[in-house]
Amino acid sequence: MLARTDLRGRTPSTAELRAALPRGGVDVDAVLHRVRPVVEAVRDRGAVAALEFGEQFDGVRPEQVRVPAAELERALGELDPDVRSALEVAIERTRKVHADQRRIDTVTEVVPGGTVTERWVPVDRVGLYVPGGNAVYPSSVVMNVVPAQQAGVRSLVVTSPPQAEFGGLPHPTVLAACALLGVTEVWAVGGGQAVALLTYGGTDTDGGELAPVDMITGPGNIYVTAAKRLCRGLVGIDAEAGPTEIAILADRTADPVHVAADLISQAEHDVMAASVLVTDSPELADAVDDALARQLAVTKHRARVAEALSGEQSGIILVSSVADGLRVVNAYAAEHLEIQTADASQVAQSVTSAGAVFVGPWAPVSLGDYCAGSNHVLPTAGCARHSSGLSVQTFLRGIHVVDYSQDALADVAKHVVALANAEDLPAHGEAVRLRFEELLPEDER
Ligand code: HSO
Ligand code: ZN
Repeated sequence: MLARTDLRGRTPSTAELRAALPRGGVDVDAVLHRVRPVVEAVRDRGAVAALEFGEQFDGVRPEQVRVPAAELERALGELDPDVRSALEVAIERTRKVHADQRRIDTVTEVVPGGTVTERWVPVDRVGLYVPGGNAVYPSSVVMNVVPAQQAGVRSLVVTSPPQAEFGGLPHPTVLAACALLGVTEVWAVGGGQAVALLTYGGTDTDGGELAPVDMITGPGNIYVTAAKRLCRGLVGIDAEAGPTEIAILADRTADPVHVAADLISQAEHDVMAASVLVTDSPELADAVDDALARQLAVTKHRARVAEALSGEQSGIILVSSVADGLRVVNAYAAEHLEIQTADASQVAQSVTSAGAVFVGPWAPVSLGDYCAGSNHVLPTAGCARHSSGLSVQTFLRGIHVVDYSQDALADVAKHVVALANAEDLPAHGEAVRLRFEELLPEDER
């Protein structure tokens, strides 16, 4: 069922490993030329242009961009009570974890009278993109809003595509999640036009202000990603989210039925989603294949899952040992990595690259998608080698505040002058030197 790559008895270099591992690619550059006119039109003509593109791409045109407050309340009132309790649990747990991430300012006394303080200041206004498309993602509202709120972001706007079946409003469960979280500003706009409107701002059709944001977070489809690429710099961008990925490092102690279920769970997102099993047990690999076939036959989104599992981005990697498997998963740097081996906690400690790690048989990725407390907006496409998932830190900037007394500056002045001269930037040195008589030549004192 899943394509196999056999690395047993081989010790590939990091570069060889990366080339050998299954990984799909999404060619964002290929759609830039289609998204650029959208971004430019919204920059020049604001909300009206954004609504026109919505009509063209989403097949519906709401009267205005901003969702009326009454609609948020209504969505919350009509929310299924079970979904409401589940969201409340998800919010509470996610808040608990993210509250612990808050940084305190550090004050370093470099020398007597000379301090550098690192002040953590929240981004002022943030736009959070919640996709429409294949699925509805109230959980992503939680995962984006909670860290921003915990960071102390002053102003938050959630944007999500208008849905024809809901009269041009975003999905009611998304609106209800916003209401539960205390988000009052929601825009019914999606795709590249949403990113552009968040970046440039505009005036709504009823004259209301759509204020530009300082930063945009949240996953989206290829057009959203292309627009983020075009607007990056003018606004901060969290990451370019690619299709979701799950890697599972498992040995013969793993339950093949659980492994198969977890591989299918993330394949359900997207035909481009990646499901990768890394194991030292050919017997487990066979058993997982059997279980996949059985579960695939009854899973709801069978066609999508089958396409994801048979894509070049998915597969089974056979390795000689769990230690070799660790090399593979570290090189792969999956968005989600499950460790289903004997001594899973021990093995997990040797993971150095993954968006999030799920340890042992009772921590499936689905738990982390909703209710673990961890964040589910995570680096994809190997970006976990250099980046982290969304956190309070995403929404903070560290500002160095430099405070030196006259004596502290005098003390180091000659070194500043020496370095300035070494860089042939004498005016830099001069700005320090002229403050101190004793450093000046006699005739300049
Ligand atoms: N696994 C997705 C997040 C998600 N799953 C939302 C279900 N809903 C990307 O981490
Ligand atoms: Zn998921």
